[in-house]
Amino acid sequence: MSNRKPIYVTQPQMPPLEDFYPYLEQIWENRILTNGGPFHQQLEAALCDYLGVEYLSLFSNGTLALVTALQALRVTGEVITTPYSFVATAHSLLWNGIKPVFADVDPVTLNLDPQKIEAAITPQTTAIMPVHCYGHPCDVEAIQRIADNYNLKVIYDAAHAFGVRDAKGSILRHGDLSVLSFHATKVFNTFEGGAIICPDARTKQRIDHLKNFGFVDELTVVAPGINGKMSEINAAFGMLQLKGIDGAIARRKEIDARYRALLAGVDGIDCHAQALDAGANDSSNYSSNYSYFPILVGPDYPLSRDALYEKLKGEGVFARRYFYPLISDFPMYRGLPSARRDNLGAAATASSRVLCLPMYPELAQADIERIAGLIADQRRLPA
Ligand code: T4K
Repeated sequence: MSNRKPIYVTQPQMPPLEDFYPYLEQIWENRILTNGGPFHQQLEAALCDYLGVEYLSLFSNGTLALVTALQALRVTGEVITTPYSFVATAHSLLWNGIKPVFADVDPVTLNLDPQKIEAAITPQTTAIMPVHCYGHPCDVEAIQRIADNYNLKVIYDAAHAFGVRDAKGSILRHGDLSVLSFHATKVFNTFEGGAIICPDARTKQRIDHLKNFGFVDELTVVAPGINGKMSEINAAFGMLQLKGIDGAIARRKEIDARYRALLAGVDGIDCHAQALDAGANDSSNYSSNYSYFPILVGPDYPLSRDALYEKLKGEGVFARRYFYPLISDFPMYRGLPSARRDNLGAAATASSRVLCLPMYPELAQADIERIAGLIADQRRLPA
């Protein structure tokens, strides 16, 4: 084990502490701690502006936002989703009594393969829940065509896709709803937090009722809502975080480029293609957020993925296997017919090969070189 300071897969971006004091003083002054207070309202407006979307409702985390998004659209029956994601994606379905139906991913983009979605539709299907995995846009046009043809709703789990744009604007404008996560490990964090992006004021109103127990006013409750509200501390922190977000994404872009350059010649290591290379729609004006840096460890590499993971760990580098195991392999899902391995070949292959390398704005240049060097060195060592 190395004596160096551990390097984790991510480290949250934090502004100087003293910059947060004035925000805290305001909260102490006005004594509004939650329930749609002034910072909550400011952050909703500021995020709409920054992201280029019209309606956004803040949440205490991304998972509650997913659960509520399904409630808002009254989704029931079966929903087609990806096994290659964080477990919260499918859990949000189970929390609503909905049956997840897993479809395979495209082996290059690692997002749901539209053809596989279409093949999984049954008379019980009511919606599709794709994930813009690692912030790389799904094939939104093909998915919308399927949704239109079969009269299905589309809720994007956009937990990784803060600030991602295609040629015509925010990726979050696609589908019926999109859900963001502002967890500590995300590109934009409010410690914990999340949001639903929706296309019209009426839907936002329903979502806002649902996240506040269903209250419309003091005496009227219109739905069995939940408590999904973001607190003023989190919202105030979000306002401060927004100031640094462009710089943070720019630094991530540099790190992404450096890793790619350093790993380019290493046989058996494939850097997951940026959406540009992966053939996403409208790639001409696509802008990424560089939220993760996944590599795929192939059979040509001298170590297995897990051996490389352990090797790096021994050197104090805590890379992560996002997303292994597949969601469909967890006990509450593995009995589903759609969870069968032969249904999910591309997802299973990616899951057995992927390793997300440390990626965060404050990752030092020397550490990037060292991590890439450790990976490249395995090729030179005698087996
Ligand atoms: N949908 C998708 C596609 C998602 O990826 C997620 C969350 C959600 C939905 C749900 O959104 P939220 O309800 O979380 O808002 C992490 C995150 O907890 C989770 O938010 C995220 N996806 C998932 C991909 O990763 P873990 O269990 O791997 O996190 P953890 O605690 O091991 O953190 C990873 C590393 O980050 C640590 O080794 C050290 C560093 N770290 C972490 C935290 C929490 C810090 O430096 N500071 C911190 O405060 O799940």
